Amino acid sequence: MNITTSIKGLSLALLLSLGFSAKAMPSVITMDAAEDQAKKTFDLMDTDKDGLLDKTEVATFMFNKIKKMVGDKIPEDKLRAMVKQQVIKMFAMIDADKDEKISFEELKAARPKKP
Ligand SMILES: [Ca+2]
Ligand SMILES: [Ca+2]
Repeated sequence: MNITTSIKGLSLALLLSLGFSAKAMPSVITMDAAEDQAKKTFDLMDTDKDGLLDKTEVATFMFNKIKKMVGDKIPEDKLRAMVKQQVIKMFAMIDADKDEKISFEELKAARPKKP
């Protein structure tokens, strides 16, 4: 298994479940349904329930998912480093006010708008 591809695929899947694809979403799905899905994923990652996602929360979420996929094949420190890269990319894209936390409002604002 190519771990780099897996991690990229996973972070993409994560973004998709947060509503980051206007294209992939069938038009029958209302924006409400998409927002509902995004909120669920957001809440799942927000483990301390303060309504904000910090880098640790996002990284832990991704790390656990990938760990399940690859088991012990990849050393944990290598895995963590790779996840961290993806998280930094996500934050660069979403964290508009650069406070190192992602609010649901920021998430909504960062999502591509449907025409
Ligand atoms: Ca939090
Ligand atoms: Ca922020």
